Amino acid sequence: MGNPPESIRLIGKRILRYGSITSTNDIARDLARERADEGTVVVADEQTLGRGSRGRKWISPAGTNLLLSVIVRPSIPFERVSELAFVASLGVARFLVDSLGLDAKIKWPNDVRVSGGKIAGVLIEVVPGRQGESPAAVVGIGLNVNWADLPAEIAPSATSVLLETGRSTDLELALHGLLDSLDKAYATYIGEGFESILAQWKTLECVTGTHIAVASDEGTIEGRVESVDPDGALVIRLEDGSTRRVSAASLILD
Ligand code: BT5
Repeated sequence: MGNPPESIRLIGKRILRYGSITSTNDIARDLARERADEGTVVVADEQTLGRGSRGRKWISPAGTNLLLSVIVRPSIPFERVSELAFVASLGVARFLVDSLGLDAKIKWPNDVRVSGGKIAGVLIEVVPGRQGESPAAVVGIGLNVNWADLPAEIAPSATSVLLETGRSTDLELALHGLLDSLDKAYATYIGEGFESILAQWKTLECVTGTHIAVASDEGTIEGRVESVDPDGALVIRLEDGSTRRVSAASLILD
């Protein structure tokens, strides 16, 4: 009997490394515009303008955590790009659970948490295609790895692998483990569709049944999370008994 075929990895088949840059999403967007291959990954030691969604900042001291962006080119319409946040958060959470033994949970739509603290964030940005080309998406991921002294502004709500395990982790090993996990999730998405991703995602999510306040286009929607719809939207039951849907796209895409 021959050896099983080596798995063909898409995410991370090309890894570009940088020292200090503005944001891995900036570099990845430029590369995507220049038609970089799907699966190209940009990694940085430090970001001078690391960003979250809606103008928020992502902070991370140099050489301490994982800061990366992945270029993908799924053949999906623009309205479905937010599905990638589920793919990415599933990939991050599975890596933390399977490789590091952490009890990671996903907070809809794009946060990964351990013991209630945010350990990773995902930011999706779309790069429009030129005429006749489908758009690319840049999936930016920040994962707190060897960070011990979190600054006061995020300390109450954030955590890191080091704080959770008491051990420092080799960043290179963590990068490869994370890319493997993302590759698996993306292959499931392309091969089996969003339904399959959402089913796995739901086994790790932590918002259903909780009370939540979400800023939406119509103002803050507050209530108890009833369920997550098949398209990834959150169904919230308001105090007056009615329900409202909040789409993930409204929160994670600028
Ligand atoms: C996110 O935004 O969670 C998406 C973060 C994506 C960061 C990556 S790093 C690589 C790539 N390049 C970039 O420039 N960005 C991506 P959001 O849900 O908006 O959360 C942002 C909020 O999280 C901030 O307002 C802070 O309160 C908090 N925060 C900032 N840095 C953090 C950190 N390292 N760990 C935990 N929380 C943090």
